Amino acid sequence: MSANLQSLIASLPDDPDVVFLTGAGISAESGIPTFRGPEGYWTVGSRVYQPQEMATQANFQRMPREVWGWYLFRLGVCRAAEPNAAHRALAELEAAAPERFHLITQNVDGLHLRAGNTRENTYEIHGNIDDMRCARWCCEERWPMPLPLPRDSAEISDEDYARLTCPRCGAPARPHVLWFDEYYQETLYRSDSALVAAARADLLVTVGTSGATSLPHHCFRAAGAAGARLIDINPDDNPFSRALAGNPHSLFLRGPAGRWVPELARLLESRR
Ligand code: BV8
Ligand code: ZN
Repeated sequence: MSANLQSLIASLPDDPDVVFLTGAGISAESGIPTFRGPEGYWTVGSRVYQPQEMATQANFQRMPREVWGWYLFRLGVCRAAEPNAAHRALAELEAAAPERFHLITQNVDGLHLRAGNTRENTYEIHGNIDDMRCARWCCEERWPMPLPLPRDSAEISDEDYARLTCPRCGAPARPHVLWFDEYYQETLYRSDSALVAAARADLLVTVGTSGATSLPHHCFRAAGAAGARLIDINPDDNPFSRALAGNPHSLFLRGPAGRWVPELARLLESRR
C-alpha cells in the first residue's frame, strides 16, 4: 500500500465527491487496442489510416462504407472483450455511494456500463460504438439508437449496409461517436455535465489517457483550480502526470489500471 496514497486519501473530506476520468488505457487489459499502438490503424485499399484520420466527419462523408467497416470491426473487438478488474472496481465504488461518484470516459467501448456503472453517473463524452444516429442534422430523429445489425462483421453486406439508415427519414446513419473534427456538446455527449462534475470533485482520478483530446484537459484543470486532490494512473508519463509535478495534493501512480484502480477503490470505500 503506497504511503503517499494512504495519506492523500486520508486528507480528503468526509464522504468525498469522487470523479474518475478514463481513457483507452483502462480497457487495454481487456484486450482492446489503445489508439497509441499500431492496432489502432486501419487499411483502406493500399493506404493505412491513423484513428485521427479515420474518425472524422470529413472522412465519413468521403468513404461512409469504409468508416462503417472500421467501426463494425472495432465493435466486434469491443463485444468480444470483457470488463477487467479496474472496470469492476469502479462499478463497485459507484454502487457504494452513487450520489458521490461520477465517471467521465473517453472510451466508446461500453465496458464501464457492462461492468455495472450507471448511465446516469457515466458521461460517455465521445459516444458509444454500440449506437448509431441519423447523419442528417435537420432530422427530428436526433437521439442515438442501438445498431440494428445482428452481427458485427467488418464485411458489411449490401443488406446490412441498407439497414444503417435512419428509421424516420431514411438518410444514412452514422456511428454515435464524436469525431476528431467535431465539437463537444451537451445534448449528445453530456460534455458540460462532465465539466461540472469535475469542477465539484474532491478527488479527480485520470486513468489510462494520453491527453489527445481537449475536454479531459478542461476537466483536469477545472478540478485542480477548485482545489481537488488529483491522481493519475498510467504506466507512462503523460500530460496529466507531468501536470501533477510540484502539486502536494496530487499523486502519479505509475503502473497499469489493473494494479492501482482496485486498490484505490478499496481505500475510498473504507473512507465511506
Ligand atoms: C475538437 C471517438 C475541433 C471516436 C474520439 C489535430 C491533431 C490531433 C488531434 C486533434 C487535432 N485537432 C483536434 C484534435 C483532437 C482533439 C483536440 O482538440 N486535441 C487538442 C488537445 C489538440 N479534438 C477534440 O478534443 C475534440 N474535437 O475539438 O474538434 C475541430 C473542429 C473542426 C476541425 C478540426 C478540429 C473531440 C475529439 C474527440 C475524438 N473522438 N473518440 C472513436 O473512438 O473512433 S477520441 C479517441 O482518441 C478516444 O476516444 C480517446 O479519447 C482518444 C485517444 O486518447 P486516449 O483515450 O488517451 O488513448 P490513447 O491510446 O491516446 O492513450 C492510451 C493511454 O493509456 C496511454 O497514455 C498509455 O500509456 C496508457 N495505457 C496503456 N496501457 C495501460 C494504460 N493505462 C493504464 N493501464 C494500462 N494497462
Ligand atoms: Zn433521419
